[in-house]
Amino acid sequence: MGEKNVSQGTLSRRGFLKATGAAAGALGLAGAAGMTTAQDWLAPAQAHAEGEEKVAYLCHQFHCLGNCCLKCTVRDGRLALIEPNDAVRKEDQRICLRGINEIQHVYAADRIQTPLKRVGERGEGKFEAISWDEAIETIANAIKESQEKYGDNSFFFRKSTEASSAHGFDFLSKLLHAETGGNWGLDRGQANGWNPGAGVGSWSPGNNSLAEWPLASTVIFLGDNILESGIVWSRGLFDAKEAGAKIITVDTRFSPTASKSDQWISVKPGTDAALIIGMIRAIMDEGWCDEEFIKAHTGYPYLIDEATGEIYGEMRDVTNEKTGEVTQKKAPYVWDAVSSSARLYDEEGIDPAIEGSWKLDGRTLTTEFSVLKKAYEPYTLDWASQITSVPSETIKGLADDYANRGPAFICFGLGGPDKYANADVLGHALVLVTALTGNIGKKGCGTGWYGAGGAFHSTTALRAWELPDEFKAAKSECEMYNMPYKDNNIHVALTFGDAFTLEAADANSMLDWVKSLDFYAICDIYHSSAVDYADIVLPACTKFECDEEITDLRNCKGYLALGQKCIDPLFESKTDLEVERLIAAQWGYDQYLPKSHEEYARHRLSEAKGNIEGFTIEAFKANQGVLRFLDSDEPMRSSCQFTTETGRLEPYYEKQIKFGQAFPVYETPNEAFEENPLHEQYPLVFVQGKSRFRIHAYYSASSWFQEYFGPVVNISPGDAQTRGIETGDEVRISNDRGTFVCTALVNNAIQPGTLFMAETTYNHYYPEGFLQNVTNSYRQERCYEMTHGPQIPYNDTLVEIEKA
Ligand SMILES: Nc1nc2c(c(=O)[nH]1)N[C@H]1C(S)=C(S)[C@@H](COP(=O)(O)OP(=O)(O)OC[C@H]3O[C@@H](n4cnc5c(=O)[nH]c(N)nc54)[C@H](O)[C@@H]3O)O[C@H]1N2
Ligand SMILES: Nc1nc2c(c(=O)[nH]1)N[C@H]1C(S)=C(S)[C@@H](COP(=O)(O)OP(=O)(O)OC[C@H]3O[C@@H](n4cnc5c(=O)[nH]c(N)nc54)[C@H](O)[C@@H]3O)O[C@H]1N2
Ligand SMILES: [Mo]
Repeated sequence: MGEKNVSQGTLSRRGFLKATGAAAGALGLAGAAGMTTAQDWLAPAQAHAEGEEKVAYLCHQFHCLGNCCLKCTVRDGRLALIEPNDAVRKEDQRICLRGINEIQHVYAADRIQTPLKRVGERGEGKFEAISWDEAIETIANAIKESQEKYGDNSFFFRKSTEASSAHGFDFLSKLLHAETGGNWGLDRGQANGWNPGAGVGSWSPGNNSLAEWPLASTVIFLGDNILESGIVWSRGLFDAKEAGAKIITVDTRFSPTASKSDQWISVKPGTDAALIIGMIRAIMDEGWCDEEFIKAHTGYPYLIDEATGEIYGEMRDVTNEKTGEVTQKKAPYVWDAVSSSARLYDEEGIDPAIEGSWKLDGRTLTTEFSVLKKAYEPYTLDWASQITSVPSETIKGLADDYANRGPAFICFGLGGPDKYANADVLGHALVLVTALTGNIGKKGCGTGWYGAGGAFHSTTALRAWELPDEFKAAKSECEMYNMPYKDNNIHVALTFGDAFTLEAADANSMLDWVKSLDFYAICDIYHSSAVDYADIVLPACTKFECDEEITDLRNCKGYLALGQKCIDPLFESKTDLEVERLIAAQWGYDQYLPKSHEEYARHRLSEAKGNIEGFTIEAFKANQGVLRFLDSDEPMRSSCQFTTETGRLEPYYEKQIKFGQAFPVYETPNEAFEENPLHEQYPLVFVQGKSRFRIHAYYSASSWFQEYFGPVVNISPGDAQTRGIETGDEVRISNDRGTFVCTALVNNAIQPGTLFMAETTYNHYYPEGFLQNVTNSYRQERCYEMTHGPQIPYNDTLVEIEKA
């Protein structure tokens, strides 16, 4: 912030727009206009000593899962100070570097200023400024033309998570019957494998789980780097540590979370399932199982027909309590040791055998547990050690800590091991190990992802905005990540945020497909990578800007928060709601949408009951925009009732016999393993993860962060030395999918044979290409039959690196 560039104190928004008009006309991007950027625009405090000041409260970004409640001081119409909202309890007051940095980021040079029309080739990034009217009409005409010619679902509409989850609406996909791109393909790899055994949704256990960490004896972070990816709940880690819990982090690199743990277990990329299978073997071999739990709460004693591998049971009518619908379900038998006979698993007064083999009605019956023991004979500790490169004794010690020290958590993340093609096998193995030890359903233990909603209270009582019945999104025929590879009917696309390059891997394939579309438009705040490929670009405003006093209404970890406007929309930007209204108006559909954020917020609160009963806009205004949920002090809940067919943990997946995965069978990653012939040419695994300096690509535009945390690849000293690479060198990373250039950082926290890079910065911050050019877009076939479909295996990527 150079003093010589300080601008006059009281430039009004209108005057400001005039002053920057020339630059806006040229590109519509802020860069060229000196007055528009934070460096030039932020004046030292004394320059504004007599300025006008107001305070506004809002909830910050959603997608770091932080949702921090902020207090913003606005001076002379500019954001001048950002602090935690002091109306929330002291222990809930928080802000991170990114929040403080918004003062610079909101006014960053990389903002889109005006609507733009492409004038060069797709990908070239050449634009001219146009009016909002022209931009909206062009978009509507392209959609209408395509829908008339090819049908409703020829229009693809997608909002990035930050654009949708933070604002709480997506009306256009329903109004225009759009294809929305089906399964997300993100963050549900382990959940795919966990769901059949423990119940859909239970991978993210709710209800104060984070507050339970201090009750645990052992907390294992399995590829979950919460000190960066969950900054605001990292407090749970330190509380647990102080209370005496042993903290163990399993990670390919010495991550920040590993550095604060009692033990770091360095595992080969994509092999965590083998680590858990090794633990399972140790627990069975050493007799560390919780037999009482196994009998009462798991399917391990269920009988299996040895000849078919099927569960031996009796079909039962089950009535759905809500719908009254009757379906048939298999009720398994167990072998009752009291009567020496097969009995239904839920009969009173029986004592199920955990192991054994019996003949009955011409069948040979055995238990799930016995089948597992036999199936896992080849999976010795030495085998697990060889696959994972973790010493056998360490794996055994981990199993000992988990099974015998007292209540234990396994906290998996949504990154790390989730982003390999074999993540479902890992999720399944986690059901097995949890079921053997009974580390679930009691206080101080559990398995799953403990971030976001699971870590704090939220509400589900906000009323939805109803559209007339005829407005429904098209039934999805193609996942977005499949669009370059699978036949589909998409001709026209509109995205809010850069879904194409942030969410999908293998950007060259994705962007070739985008280029082949008849028309593509994007509404974004910053100059994201996909902008260069759009025919029309619309400038969105940040959360700090609004054209009315109220912005959004949001779950903010224990509180509901009503966002207030800090400043007017900068440049010619508009709120997402206004943009959706403008587009809907082209069909006359704007009549169905809320006219303002205030109307929408009032509607959502209009049936406020349960933990938000009595919450009103006026009450929010009187309390600095935040109200604490009424049930926030409710005691922790834990239960051994699972939402599976039998209500117990069910480790054996009959439906996956056809995949050879009735019990988890170890499988290498799709690409990132040493025996892969591709490994000779591309010997390094390209591991990615979240960074505390960004939310995905967000904050790329902040020059403070750019200076220190731009696109940097971390490489181990050995791998760097053999390639003559030193810190600060420009390096080229390549594989058959593509190539990019960034800066190298030689770092002994990195495992030899791997690289680590924070995902993802917009393409124009790299000297050439960008990270997503090399990532793997493989789709695991069997996952089409799982709850969440194939997940994008970004980390399952082999590359080579050289000095550029
Ligand atoms: N600051 C910040 N926070 C965020 C986000 C953000 O963008 N920025 N995004 C949010 C979102 S959407 C998500 S999904 C979560 C994800 O949060 P996390 O689950 O913590 O995800 P990552 O940071 O991607 O990866 C975690 C760790 O996995 C390690 N890892 C990589 N491969 C393996 C492996 O094979 N085995 C093991 N054991 N470890 C491995 C990496 O080295 C990394 O340290 O973060 C959320 N929080
Ligand atoms: N290579 C690689 N890629 C990855 C990952 C990885 O580990 N490696 N991780 C993946 C994961 S876990 C996730 S969840 C995804 C996240 O990918 P996304 O869900 O797409 O990320 P978000 O940060 O939610 O959305 C960012 C986009 O929306 C824009 N935006 C932000 N706020 C608004 C708004 O209010 N209005 C509008 N119109 N636009 C807005 C931003 O400028 C940006 O273009 O990334 C995935 N991509
Ligand atoms: Mo994610």
